[in-house]
Amino acid sequence: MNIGIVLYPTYGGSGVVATELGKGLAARGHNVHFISYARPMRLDEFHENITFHEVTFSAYPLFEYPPYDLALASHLVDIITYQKLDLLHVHYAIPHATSAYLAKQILGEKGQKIPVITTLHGTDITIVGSDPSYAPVVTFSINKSDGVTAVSEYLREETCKRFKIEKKIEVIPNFIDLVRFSKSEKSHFKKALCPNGEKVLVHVSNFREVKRVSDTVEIFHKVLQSGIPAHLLLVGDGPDRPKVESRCRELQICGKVRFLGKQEKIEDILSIADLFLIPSGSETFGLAALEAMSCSVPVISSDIGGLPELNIHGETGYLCELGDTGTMGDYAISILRDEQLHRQLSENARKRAEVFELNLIVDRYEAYYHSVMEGMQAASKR
Ligand code: GMT
Repeated sequence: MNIGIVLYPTYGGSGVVATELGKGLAARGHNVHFISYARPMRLDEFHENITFHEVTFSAYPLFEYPPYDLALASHLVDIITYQKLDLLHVHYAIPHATSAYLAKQILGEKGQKIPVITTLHGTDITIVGSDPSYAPVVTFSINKSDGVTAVSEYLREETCKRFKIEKKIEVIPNFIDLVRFSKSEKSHFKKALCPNGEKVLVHVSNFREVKRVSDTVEIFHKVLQSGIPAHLLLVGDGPDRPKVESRCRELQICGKVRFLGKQEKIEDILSIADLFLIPSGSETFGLAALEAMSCSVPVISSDIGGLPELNIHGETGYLCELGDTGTMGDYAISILRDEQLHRQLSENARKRAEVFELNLIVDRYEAYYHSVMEGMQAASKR
């Protein structure tokens, strides 16, 4: 098949999922066309079946905000026509599902047809999408997609609760490359960061408010107060970083907290981690937690959104009430103090990650593509 994938190119989870899915499909012989305003971060190697199309758009003095959604729709018309795409899969509803609908309508005028599948990822529904300035367009664009998937049961339910959805939404979860994300020998790295064998707690995010990075600092402070020698590695960057840094200064724990910034090889850092913290205020799936679990790292998370569908309380880590950093700290201490418990949770975390193995989930996307296309063919014959 010739498949177009529209995505955000940044470090965010939706871009990672879209890029890894495209790579997985290309490995199976499909021709994959990535479409975005910049090269996706995870698209770092040449592959004969993969083409990247950059959406360019011209500035004009009249435009305070150049209309990217229109430029994207125009590019889609061109790419669908000349690359003879069989299917368009857009990731993150805003504005991708809307641009796809517009392109489809333009092509329809010329008698061309293209199935459009929209994958909902998170804030396109829970935060940005629900904003009244976008909600009617999001509802319309979801309903006009030929197929819709959501990354968790939670997101499916939330979408139906918040919008008037006429479509059946298929749940296809995030996935993981178990080979890349597996614990590897990094003792030199661990020695450099923790010369005295201190425990390592890790958090990875884009440091937006919703990630509650400050909570990870409170949890870590509690661990230090218990007398456990430890370091906290904070990976990523974003708007909340100054606030988090100033909290570390107030608590006088700066020497124990390392801000590593944006990193490519997350699996190397996870390989030396004893515990992963994800106390988010909203998380539709929690790809960062899956990456940690795949590297055999137990997870302490909040019990919101799609996290309970991934992190199993008492088995792969612990789930706590949102903002309850005290209980999260207590669980962290008990895991770090009890070697046997830590080993058991680590083993279970890896086993749980295996359920989300890349090929199993790519199979599900492929099957879904076929069912949407067959449904459309059958409908056009009626
Ligand atoms: O919604 C976001 O924050 C953006 C989105 C992204 O593009 O990074 O993240 C969401 O999609 C990921 C991949 O499906 C999920 O694993 C994340 O849980 C989800 N983030 C949130 O819901 C906050």
